[in-house]
Formats: sequence, C-alpha cells, structure tokens
Amino acid sequence: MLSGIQPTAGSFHLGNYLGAVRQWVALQESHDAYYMVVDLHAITVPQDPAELRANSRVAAAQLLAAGLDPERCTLFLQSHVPEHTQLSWVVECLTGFGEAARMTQFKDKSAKQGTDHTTVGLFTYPALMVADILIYRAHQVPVGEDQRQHLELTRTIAERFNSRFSHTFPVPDAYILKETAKIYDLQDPEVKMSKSASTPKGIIDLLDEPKTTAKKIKSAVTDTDTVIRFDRDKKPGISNLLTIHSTLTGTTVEELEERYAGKGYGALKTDLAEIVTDWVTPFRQRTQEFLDDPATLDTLLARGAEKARAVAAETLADVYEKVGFLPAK
Ligand code: AQP
Repeated sequence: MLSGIQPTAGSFHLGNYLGAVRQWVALQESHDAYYMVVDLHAITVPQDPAELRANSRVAAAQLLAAGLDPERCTLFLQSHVPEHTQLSWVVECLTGFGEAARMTQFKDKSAKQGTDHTTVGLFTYPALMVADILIYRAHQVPVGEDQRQHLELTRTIAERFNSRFSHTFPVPDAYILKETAKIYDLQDPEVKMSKSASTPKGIIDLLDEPKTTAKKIKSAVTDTDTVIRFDRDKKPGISNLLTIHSTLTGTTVEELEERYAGKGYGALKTDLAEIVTDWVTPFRQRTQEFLDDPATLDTLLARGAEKARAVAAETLADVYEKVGFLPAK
C-alpha cells in the first residue's frame, strides 16, 4: 500500500482528508503501508524554499494528527528517498510522449499557466508518480478520483516493464471509495474541492479557525428547492453536504434524508458546521503539538525514510540489473 500527499498550501483540505488520508489511517492496520509527503512533486510549480520546508513539516504533522502511527506504517518525505527519482528516469524512458501528454492534470495546469511557464517537471510528474508506487511494489494505492488516470498509467508501465524485462512489479489497483472519491467545492459544487480553487470560501482547510470553518459551511451554495435529498445531478450542493455529514458521523445518507425530512437547509448546515468544527478543533491542536517539537518530528521522518530506503534500494537494484546497467564494483 502506497500513497502520498503534497505539502503545498500548508493546510490539507477536507477533500484530501475524506478522499485519501482517512483511508490511509484505516489501512495502516491491515496493510504494509508506505505514506509520504511528496515534496518533490511540489516543485513542478514555482515554490518558496522556506515555505516548502515549513509546509513539509506541517504536512507530516497533519498526517500524524489525522491518526497515522509510525509504529504501524512507514511515514517519510519523498525527497529523503532518492531511489524515487532514480527509478523515475527508467519510467520516463518507458513512457510514450503521447501517453504523458494525455494526462488531464497536465493539460489543465499547463493550460492555466501557459507554455512559457509550464515546466518539463509538470509534464514528467506522472512518471515520478509511477516510480513512487512501483518502487515499493505496491498492490493498492488509496487516492481520490482525480488520481485515477495516473494509476492507469502506473498499471500500463508495470505491465510494460514486466513483459519487456520479466515479472518485477505487481499491477497496482487504485483504492477509491465511491462515496468520498470526490468532495466538491462549497461555492461551486460542480468542481472538486481543490487547493487551486478560485475562492478560499469553497475550501474547508483543516487548519482554519473553527469559526471560519463554520462560516464557510453555513454559506455553502445549495439550490432553490427546500428538500434535503441526495441527488448529485440536480442537487450537487446538498449532496456534497450530505456526503460530508454521512462520512464524518457514520450515518447513512438515507438516515440523514429521513432525519432532515421537513427541515430546511439551515438545520443541515448548522449541524454540519458543528460536526466539522468538533472534528477539526482537536485535529488542529494535535497538529500544533507535533509542530511544537520539530526535533521529534524530524527524527520520526528520518526513521521512516530509513525503512523506506531499505525496500526502495532493493527494487532499484533489481530494476537496474534487469534493464542492463553494469553493477558498480
Ligand atoms: N476534492 C477531493 N476529493 C477527494 N479526494 C481528493 N484529493 C484531493 N482533492 C480531493 C485527494 O487527496 C490526495 C492528496 O492530493 P494531492 O496532494 O495530490 O493534492 P492535490 O490533488 O494537489 O489537491 P488539490 O487540492 O486538488 O490540489 P491542486 O489544486 O493543486 O490540484 C490525493 O489522493 C487526491 O486524490
């Protein structure tokens, strides 16, 4: 099991948590799990070095606060394991130009940035992601729906490598929970909640002040109807709020529809604001506690990297031998 999260923007948002991190926490109990802060992926767009350093710690602290336990999983920073980039070069040499150019995230982000500001790194980023997964010979990758296409590329490259050089990699599956695969923007419930959203009002940042969180939920865009019913096409805003409520409380959507029958949207929003703030308040506190002790945090990450490197180095040696590199004496 392998997954990663970017340290950009400091705070994770509720989409990151419900779509990915929540599953990571559950899966560490049953799987040999590798989770990382993908700081290498964070420099495909211009970054401030001091901010990146700070945000990498903030990201690791949030993962611990969310419930990752370094005794149950391997938690590390991607840049601490150089084998990722070494394998990535091999992956790049097995990936067609057209295959990389078809990646939706590349197309969207490069269209926004324009050719002059789009880096080669943004183009080859999926190859690094393939390497991130294959280096641990992962079988499953818990992610949100937006990552499905990168997973498809990973499967293609794993099969290609296996058939060209002999069986080396399992062909990994995306582990995507249908209900939370895509959490939507509160202001524009047709698009996914995203760090690069047009307005911060649409994103629930986990490190926001609880008051801000409550305000954002109460001003979420809904519809002109009054019935609280799950209908993704006709009622995207209400459906999104029901999904968040249901996931955080463990109540089914059907039960919620019954509970709110005859009540207005205000009742649902008020309750949800309380549920989310009750969740984020201790989360923020735990994150801060980890950040208050950076030495311990750094030691934890160093230990994680050491464990990860032991596995990654073995895979890389196998791959180098299979592609025909002469071993260094
Ligand atoms: N809205 C979402 N719903 C469900 N899952 C989501 N993920 C992201 N947004 C949602 C999942 O979170 C994990 C970590 O994602 P990432 O570090 O790659 O973050 P991201 O995709 O860069 O997040 P953003 O906010 O969408 O950033 P931009 O705007 O830069 O693209 C992944 O498993 C992802 O699927």
